[in-house]
This record gives sequence, C-alpha cells and structure tokens, in this order.
Amino acid sequence: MSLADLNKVAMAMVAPGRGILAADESSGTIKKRFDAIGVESTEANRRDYREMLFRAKEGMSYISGVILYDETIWQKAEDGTPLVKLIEAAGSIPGIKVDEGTEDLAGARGDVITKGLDGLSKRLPKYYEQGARFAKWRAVIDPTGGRPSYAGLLSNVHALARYANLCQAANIVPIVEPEVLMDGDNDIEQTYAITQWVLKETFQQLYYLNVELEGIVLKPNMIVPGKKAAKKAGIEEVAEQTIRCLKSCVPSAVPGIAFLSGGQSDEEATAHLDAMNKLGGFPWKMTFSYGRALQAAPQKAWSGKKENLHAGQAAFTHRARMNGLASLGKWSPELEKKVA
Ligand code: 5MM
Repeated sequence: MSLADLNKVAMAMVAPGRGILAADESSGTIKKRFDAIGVESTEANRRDYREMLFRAKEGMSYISGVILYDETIWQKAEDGTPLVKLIEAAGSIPGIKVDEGTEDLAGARGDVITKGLDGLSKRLPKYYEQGARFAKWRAVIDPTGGRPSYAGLLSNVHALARYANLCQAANIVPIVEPEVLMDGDNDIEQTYAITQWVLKETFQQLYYLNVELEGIVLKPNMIVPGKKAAKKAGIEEVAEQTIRCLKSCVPSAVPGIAFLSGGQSDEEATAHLDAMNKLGGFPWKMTFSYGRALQAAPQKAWSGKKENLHAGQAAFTHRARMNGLASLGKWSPELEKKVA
C-alpha cells in the first residue's frame, strides 16, 4: 500500500458527518462498565453487547471506523458472522487497539509507560489479514503533581512514534493518541501547557521516526480543566483553547483529528466538538473517536437484557447522530430532545 492508500483510509476515518467508535475496552475496563449496569463480563455478553452496536444500521451510518480489542476482532456474531464483517457491511472500517496497557515507568517517579512494542511487527500483518485497516496506541500523561517528567513524556511519545512507523510499514493507518488525563485538579491553563508540550514532542518524534503525517489520525484530549479543578470552563472557551493549542502544534499535513471524550458528559463532548466545528478556521477535519461518550447511554439502555436490544440500539444511534452533526458544526441542544 502506498502513502496515497494510507491517506485514503485516514481521510475516510475523518469523513464529514462521521467519526470513530472506540469499542476497544480491555477486559478490565469492560468489566468495570458491565459492573456498573449489573452485567457479568463473560465472552458471550461482551459479544452480544458489541454485536448489538455493530448491527445498529442507522447508528453505524455515522461511524467511519470502529476500534476493536484483540478478543473482538476474532469473535463471531451469534449467527456465525465474524463481527468484522458486520462492521464492513455497515460501511465502516475495522481497526485494532495494539497497545497492551500501561505500567509504572522505572526511573520516572509517578509516570506510566504504554507497553506493546515487543512483537508488534509480527502482530500487525495478522490484524491486517483479519480486516484491520487502522490501529490505535494510547499514551497516558498525568498533568498533576509535577508530572509528567521529561523522561516520562519523551519515553511515551517515542513509543508512539515507533508504533506509528511499524503500522505504516504494515499498511495500517496509526491513530496516534497522546492522552492528557482530565480527572485531576489541573486548571485549563495547565491542561493547555502540558498538552502543547506533549504534542510538540509527539510531532518531533514522528519526524525522527519517518512517520508520514498524511497517513495518520491524531486522537488528542480537548483543552478542558480537570474534573477536580476549582475553576470550570465554558463551551466556547474550551473550543477556542483547543483550536489554539492544536494550531500551534499540529502540521496541516495531518488529515484529521478525532478527539477522545476522556470522561466528559455525553452532551459536553458533543457540544465541545460542535463549537469547534462552528468556529472553523483550521486545516484538518475535526471529529470524534469516543468511547464513553458514545457508549454510556446504550450500555444503560441495554443492561444485558435481550428485550432491551432495540432501546440499546436507539440510544447508540442517537449519540452517534448527535456527534455526526457536531462533526459538521450542525448540532444544537434542542436536537438532544429528538431521540430517533
Ligand atoms: C474505550 O476505551 C479505550 C480503552 O481503554 P482501556 O485500554 O483502558 O480499556 C480508550 O483507549 C479509548 O479509546 C480512549 O481513551 C477514548 O475513550 P474515551 O472514553 O476517553 O472517549
């Protein structure tokens, strides 16, 4: 596959009116989500839940790609159809999370490092064969308590660049996700400063590792104050600061930016994306790659019961539609009341 082909996939991932469903919860995270709705995290329940989403025809029309966890990419629906085929039939692109979570970074007090580079070049062709056309790797940066250290930051973005290079060599578009966490007491200025530092170092490392920017999608956090911050920020302020920060760091060769939701409420995540697209004036497509902000509502509506399948799909369709509109700057709070 040439760079033009990688670029074609990246452009499709950020196509206007569509965005990415992050359904790549690892076993520990999906158990937490299922515990919250009183559902046992068995392989069959995980399959049933994800099958419900991928079969939501209208909802999937707003989804350009789905990030899968290793278990899911090999799983079959109840009728024997591979789940990957359901995604493709919905006109969406299958993707795969290839990082293996985080561990404490020795020597960098309090920072963590993302694992998964060992053996990655051998895993990628297998995922490609299984249908994956993009991948995801998440670096986790805590912006509180004097963190990150330079060693912590550099180790993480260096690993991101090595991952991205391996993906492109395997004809897979890398989603580059350097996440500055939003659950601490950091104010919006602190989020801005740390995110700017992280992004500048990320693009420096992508350059050193010869990653072609036309063949990546960036998945950053928005510039919001942490959940425990004393001072909150309005929708407009978040939109303006996020655009300002990204403009100062992200080259225009990058086709698109697909944000993570990071624990924002469903409506906040939608409103922020919409406000940015209403403001415009940036060179990339801006869309969503939400996990929680797309799935909290369908998980609750479904609650593990077969009879709630349609309610679960309707809740998913509604959030996907709202975010699809936000990716065009065409959302409004009034539309939230009109559930499909
Ligand atoms: C769906 O959550 C993803 C998986 O996290 P774990 O490896 O901890 O299970 C996560 O990487 C996700 O893709 C991004 O962080 C965006 O998700 P949110 O919920 O922040 O939009």
